[in-house]
Amino acid sequence: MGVCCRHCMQGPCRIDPFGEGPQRGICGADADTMVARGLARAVAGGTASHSGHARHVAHVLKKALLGGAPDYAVRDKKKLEAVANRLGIETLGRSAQDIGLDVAEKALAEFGDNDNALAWAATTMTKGRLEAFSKLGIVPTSIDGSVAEVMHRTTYGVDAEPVNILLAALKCALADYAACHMAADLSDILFGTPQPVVSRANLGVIKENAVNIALHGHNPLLSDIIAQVASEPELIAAAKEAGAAGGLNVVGICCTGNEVMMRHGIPLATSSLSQETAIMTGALDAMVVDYQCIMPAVATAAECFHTKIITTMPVAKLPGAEHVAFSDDKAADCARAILLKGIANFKNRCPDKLCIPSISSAVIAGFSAEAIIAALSKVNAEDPLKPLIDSIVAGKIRGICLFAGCNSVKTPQDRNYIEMVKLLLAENVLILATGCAASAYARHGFMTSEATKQYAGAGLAAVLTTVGEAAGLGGPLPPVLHMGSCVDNARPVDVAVAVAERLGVDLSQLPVVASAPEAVTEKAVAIGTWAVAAGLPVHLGIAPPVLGSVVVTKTLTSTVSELLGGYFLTQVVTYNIVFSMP
Ligand code: BF8
Ligand code: SF4
Repeated sequence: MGVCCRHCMQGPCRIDPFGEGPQRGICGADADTMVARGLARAVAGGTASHSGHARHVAHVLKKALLGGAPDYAVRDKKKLEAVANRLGIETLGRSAQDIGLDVAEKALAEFGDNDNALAWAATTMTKGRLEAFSKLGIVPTSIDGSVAEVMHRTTYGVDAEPVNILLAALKCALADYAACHMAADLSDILFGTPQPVVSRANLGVIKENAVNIALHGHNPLLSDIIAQVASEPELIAAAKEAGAAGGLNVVGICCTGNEVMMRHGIPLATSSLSQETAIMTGALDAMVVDYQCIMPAVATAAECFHTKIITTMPVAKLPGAEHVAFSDDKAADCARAILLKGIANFKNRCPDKLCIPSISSAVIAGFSAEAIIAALSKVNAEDPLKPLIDSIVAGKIRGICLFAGCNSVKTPQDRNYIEMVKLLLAENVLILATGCAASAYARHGFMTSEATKQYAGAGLAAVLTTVGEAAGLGGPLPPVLHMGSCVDNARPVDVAVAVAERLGVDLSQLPVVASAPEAVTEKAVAIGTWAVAAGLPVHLGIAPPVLGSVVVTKTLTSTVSELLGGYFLTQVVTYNIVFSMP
């Protein structure tokens, strides 16, 4: 495996340049040091991205409450109060504005220098986890500080001790977890906590007779406002006037697509790896992007079609795209202006290039932790978690697997997801999914009541039927629960922590695992690393760039991993390795 160190300009130094086994780099760094540095930097990259997203939402929440962003407001006061109570912020007799401002200030303070543990980590994990983090010295106290610390320690000539570097990576990953949790919480406060919603997924949701606008990226700050204004009669009339009898059709791509599906039922066209295929239908009149996981290739693909690619954020522009600066103080006006550009582009469609595959699946999405607990409480109002726990103890549900992460060109798209889920469901394992994993299961029809009948083992199917019928779905819950975008990976942790606390055990003692069978991005590395820190066995279907390092891949069965309990299981085409992290 050609892992390189590129941490200075003397490199790249190859770990195994001649296929004769690992060698040292020019500066004397060995394979373990190089691999640990690379992994830590990937975690820092992922943390910077998730936390950039979270910080953006925190700023807009604060601005909205101070009157500077009038199109945003506290939509979910119950969630605001729940978050505030968890953070130790007084709620009794206080207005949403006052509570919200305290929450926003607390959120923004997480990025700076602090002496205490990050509140979004310390208040959302089990006691056992916090003790393990403390013993290892990996309690994060600053989100930005954790990223900067990794960048410092992995710079030329600083930290060369691989375990020490991996501990910094774990600390940074926990800062990533805090940021993800913050982004999910604050988005719920601004846009509402997701509840079960019926929609559809796959390219067939693009309509030939409508103006089709795809929302692509991650942050709901723009996409949620577009979803809100798209139903305005003036805009629908403008689309019809432009010749689209079917009016205006907004669809989602990637995680911002998951966000608007969860909250508004907006259909999901596709996920990251196949983002260009939405353009290749010839019927996409605009693709509106915010940031993250947007391939520059969309602008290249759009050159062959009429699709207008519209970038909106100052941090994410694309060569060949039109930039419409998104301004949170005039969010709804910006959203309307963007939609009008898509409407105006409808006339440029080339009928010869229209090719919309007539494929789409029904989806039940919107399973926030709150929605899952609400469904369970229909079976047992006093002790909602009891039906789930009883089912696990009785062996009807043998465990829970969270599928997260991306689609990679290193495997046929969705194959790993689909093959694995069929086996696990037959073995009565309940599946939770986020990000592109959720998109895969949505597009392949695993998020319906029918999928429970088709794929779930008898024990799992019986539980899902009892809960689904009690919750008024008129049938079983889907066997794969859509829990949202990648920052929403904090939601399954909330459910697992609630179960662990109800049982008086730690997360590492629960039959809960995570898998990223087609992981791609640094964000996925950060999430996988904090899942390990949370005590979960984590499976990766694509080997990360760690091979060649004995310390990272094999021998770290030290007190560190014993304390954490979690580990990575990496599946490579020809062999399997299990390694602790650290
Ligand atoms: O944040 S799963 S390809 S779209 S990184 Fe990106 Fe990976 Fe998809 Fe959402 Ni997550
Ligand atoms: Fe090579 Fe060392 Fe530079 Fe890495 S830091 S590229 S191993 S000389």
